[in-house]
Amino acid sequence: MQLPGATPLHIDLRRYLREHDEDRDLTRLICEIADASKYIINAIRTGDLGMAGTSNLYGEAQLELDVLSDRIIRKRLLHSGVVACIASEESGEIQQVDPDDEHKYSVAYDPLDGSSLVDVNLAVGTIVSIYKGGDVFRPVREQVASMYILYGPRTTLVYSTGRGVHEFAMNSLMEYTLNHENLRMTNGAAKIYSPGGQRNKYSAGTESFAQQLEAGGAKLRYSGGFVPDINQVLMKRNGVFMYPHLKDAPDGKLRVLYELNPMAYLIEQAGGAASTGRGRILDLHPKSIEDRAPVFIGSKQSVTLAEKCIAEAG
Ligand code: AFP
Repeated sequence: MQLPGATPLHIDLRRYLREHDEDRDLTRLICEIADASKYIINAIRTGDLGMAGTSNLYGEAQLELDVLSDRIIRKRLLHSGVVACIASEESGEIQQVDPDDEHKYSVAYDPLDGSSLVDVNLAVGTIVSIYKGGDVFRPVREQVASMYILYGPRTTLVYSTGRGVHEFAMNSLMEYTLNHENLRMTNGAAKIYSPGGQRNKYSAGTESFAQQLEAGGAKLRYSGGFVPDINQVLMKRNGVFMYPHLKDAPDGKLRVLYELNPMAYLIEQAGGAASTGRGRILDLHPKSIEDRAPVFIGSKQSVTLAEKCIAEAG
């Protein structure tokens, strides 16, 4: 037990994973990605932000930082020796490393989500989803771990291996030390909401949901970065993020494999909920890296309200 006034004991990520009896290979994998993030944060702070002259699968302009971040993580994953298959948002290809080894892990990741925000000096993040075995196209609920790293004023890492959600912060030695253990969402009315997509393209159900949130006193908090926006909902313990189905985009914007799967896993692990508006994200089974879905994610009460509005009005 810690004595009153004593300096808290700093527990680093590797030690925490070991002390909680996590699988040795999974510990290695999480720590490799944590190590990779140290190079990414350095590239964000000092890097050349010019265009690389290539575009990703979705035709979006690609910053050099995207390419660099992808390479940094991929190299670490390959070096780990515990990876069977790699899918990155920055590449159209699935890289089969050792697909028949059921003891290894498959990793789907977005190396630098919201990278266009670097130009305007807003927060960005890395998002990672981990499965056992050699296939990333598995039912979402079969994830064995997920994590994100938020590159904001501070760099933080949030992960779950199915035993709660824990936050680590990078210290001056670039080590991740425990900041919050077992983060839990509360279940009251949303205090904050992060609504993606243009409001005049919302369905009647989503519009009704937004109006009810506002009538209930929820404050608008939207940065345009999925990682910081989700992190805010999680750290405030209450609130909801949505990127709904739109009149001209029935599947919304966000990708199931790289964005929704890992965040749904984390938020459910923290006692929240994640829905397409018509069912749990964890019940999805992506078949392609291009799959997208609408998302309502955060406190249970708000997500249930979103589902009710959509069931009633579409
Ligand atoms: P980029 O990676 O293209 O910047 O997209 C970021 C993102 O996928 C996600 O991080 C945000 O939540 C969402 O898009 C923001 O989309 P809008 O710009 O349409 O609000």
